[in-house]
Amino acid sequence: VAAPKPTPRRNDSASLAKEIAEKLTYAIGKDPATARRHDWLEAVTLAVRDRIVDHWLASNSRNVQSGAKRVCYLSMEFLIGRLLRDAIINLGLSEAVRDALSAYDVDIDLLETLEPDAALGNGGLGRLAACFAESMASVGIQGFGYGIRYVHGFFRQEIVGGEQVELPENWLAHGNPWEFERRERSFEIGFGGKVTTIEEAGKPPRQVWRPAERILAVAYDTPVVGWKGTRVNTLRLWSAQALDPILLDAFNSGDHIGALLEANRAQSITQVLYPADSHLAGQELRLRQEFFFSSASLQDIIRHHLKRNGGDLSTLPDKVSIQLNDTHPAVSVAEMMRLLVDVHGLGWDESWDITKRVFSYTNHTLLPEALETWPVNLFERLLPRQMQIIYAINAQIIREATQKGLDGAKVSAISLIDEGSGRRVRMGSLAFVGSHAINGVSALHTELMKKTVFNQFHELYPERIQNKTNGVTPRRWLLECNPGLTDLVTEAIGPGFKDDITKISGIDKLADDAGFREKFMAVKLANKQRLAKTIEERLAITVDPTAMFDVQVKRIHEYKRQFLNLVETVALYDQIRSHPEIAWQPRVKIFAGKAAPSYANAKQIIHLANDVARVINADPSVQNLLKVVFLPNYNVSLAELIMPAADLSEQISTAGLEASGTGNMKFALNGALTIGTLDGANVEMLEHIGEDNIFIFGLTAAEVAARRAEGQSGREIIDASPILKGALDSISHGVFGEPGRYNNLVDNLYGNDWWMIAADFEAYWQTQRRLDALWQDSDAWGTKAVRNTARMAWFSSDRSIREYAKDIWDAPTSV
Ligand code: DL6
Repeated sequence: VAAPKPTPRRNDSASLAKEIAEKLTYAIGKDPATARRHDWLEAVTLAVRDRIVDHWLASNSRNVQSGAKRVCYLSMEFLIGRLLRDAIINLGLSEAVRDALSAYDVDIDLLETLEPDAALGNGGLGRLAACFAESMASVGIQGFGYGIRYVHGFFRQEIVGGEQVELPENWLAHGNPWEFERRERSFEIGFGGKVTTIEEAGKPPRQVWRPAERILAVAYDTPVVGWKGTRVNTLRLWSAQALDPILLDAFNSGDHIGALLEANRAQSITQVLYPADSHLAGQELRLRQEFFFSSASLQDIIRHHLKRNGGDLSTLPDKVSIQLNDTHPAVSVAEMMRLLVDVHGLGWDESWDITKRVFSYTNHTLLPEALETWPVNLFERLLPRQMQIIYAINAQIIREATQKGLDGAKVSAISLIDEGSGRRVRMGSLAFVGSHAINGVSALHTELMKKTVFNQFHELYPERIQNKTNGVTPRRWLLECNPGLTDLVTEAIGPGFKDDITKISGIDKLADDAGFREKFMAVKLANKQRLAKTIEERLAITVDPTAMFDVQVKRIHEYKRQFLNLVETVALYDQIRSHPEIAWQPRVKIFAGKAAPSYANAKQIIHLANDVARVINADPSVQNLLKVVFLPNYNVSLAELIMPAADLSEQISTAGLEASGTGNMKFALNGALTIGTLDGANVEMLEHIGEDNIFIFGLTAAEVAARRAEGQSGREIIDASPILKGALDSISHGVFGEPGRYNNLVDNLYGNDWWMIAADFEAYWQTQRRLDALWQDSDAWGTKAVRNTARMAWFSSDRSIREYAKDIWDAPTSV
């Protein structure tokens, strides 16, 4: 009998309706008449997933046939958010799913909100990885994401008494229908133990690492659906498991808890995502996580290569590129060397050449406290062989530097070991020397990298650093989150921009067309009404959707300067009350974001935002003019609601400190005007959007550096500015909570004003008032809003990814 073949799924609504009911019945065991909403969600997900699998298997067999280069993106974080809507839109199933469910009187929009938000990341870095994964599939790159399957993602934030409380996040509580466990893809990962030298007659001595502890990395694969489903790639997340799930001897002798200890210890590696921000958690567990996923990914990559390329590792760089997303996977450089030299028996020089050609590294921050280093003794204890290899690489690099004439101070700057503050391994330096290309994430950031953190390396290897400005996927950040705007643009210029976002520039010419502009602003208003409803439901705060929605949503950090925004809010509150004769424009200041749990000042800023909101929202004298909202638990789904509803986007970091930003891009793409500093990608947004359509203020990066070097304090500036001084006095004298509660934040301004809040206040205040004036002229505002959307195409992650493919990976697109 001929083996039956599965029938590919059909995309019409009748077929979908039938299959959804079948999933409900036979996969979930529920009767459509009594099924609950979560059952329907699962049934729809499984039916959509079947369609993805058809494309996935087809992509995988094309991969084998073409033998094209694979791009492996190693990232400790993939902030993927919800996947159902993404899949439905990318597969073009929106109408069919809606119609199919209407037969059962089930609303797909509602179901989509029940999906847990996969928060496997902290912020921009993790979300970038998710956008890049989607773009790789959309532009036709054989992409493979490698990361960690955290059982608990980024913590859930609640606000209690105005303060952040961190609660565990539990996205896997109801299972995860998107993932496929691949037990056959498991690798042993070692820790600790000893390195022994094996001497065999006639052969050079070999090093063999005998780890004291071994655990298992098990793969879980999630399909990543590209636009129109033409390519489906894989996100492979590793889960840690013990080799022996239970120690039976111990259990049988009555030690029931002890029998499970080893399993618990192994599993703990992938239990929790570190809520690390720029304040690095220095725990051993984090280094274990880094090595765990790096080693598993490299073993998998090598296994795959050997299988497909006749056992020849010399061709690895022709067939594979490995991108290190920040320093978290930097230990891969040493582990790759160990695998090539110790396990596969290649010579050192050949292995080093392969390693450098395979790896490339993206730097995401210049903040010194965020640049990872690990104590040498910890490294040595946990990864003794990798430490030996790092020493050997270091010796080689230092030899090279000395030969090229670098002097002592410069040589110690490039050493992989920081001898200054206790001996520590510099992970950024390891990633740099092991990579053929190192990139920053905006033009400014890249230039600063060359001048600061990697100055000496740049001198030594001037061809290695290049720029790749970040981008965001227009599927999630326009088509999915803003269907109203998508429909309007389609009506105006046709659907071509969905395939090629550069075509969205076609609406530029309509910016002065009153009819189009009005429709554009009507879409904005509808999005604002949607957000206002959520604010009412979650916080019982009524906001006027016709007021200017002035939004700052991102991780809370002093350099991102939510505090500057809050000081301006308080100043505005004071001025509105003191000068009722001025035509103040109604504003709703919206904040959201999480603070790293150990970052006291960031938590204070959240507390202040909530205190300010409580006082201002209760004051009848400003009711129609000013409202302040702090939306708890900022995540991808909340961002999808907020971005399309913003009029004004706050991108006000201290210049030189925000590597790029990607929220700035999402807002502008959705027609918000930006108030921002010349920082990160804002600089390039200014070039693309034009200076009439973006509101830039404040010190430049060079001016910030100069002021810092001079050690100027904020006191003089504050004393000379009654508006600023008044606001700071209100904050410290107890208008918003107990007197003294915010002394730490305020005193810093009088001191060295490290974040340039006092220094930039006046320029910020004046720029906000220019925006007030503009808001009164709704036509002029609308024109600028349209131009923002029209001119943001360059900031698509498709463009970023194509640049990586061409300049760094040498990988084909459209395979
Ligand atoms: O490159 C993605 C993203 C940038 O857009 C942000 O500007 C940058 O802060 C962020 N970097 C990190 C790394 N740690 N810190 N800080 O999240 O990367």
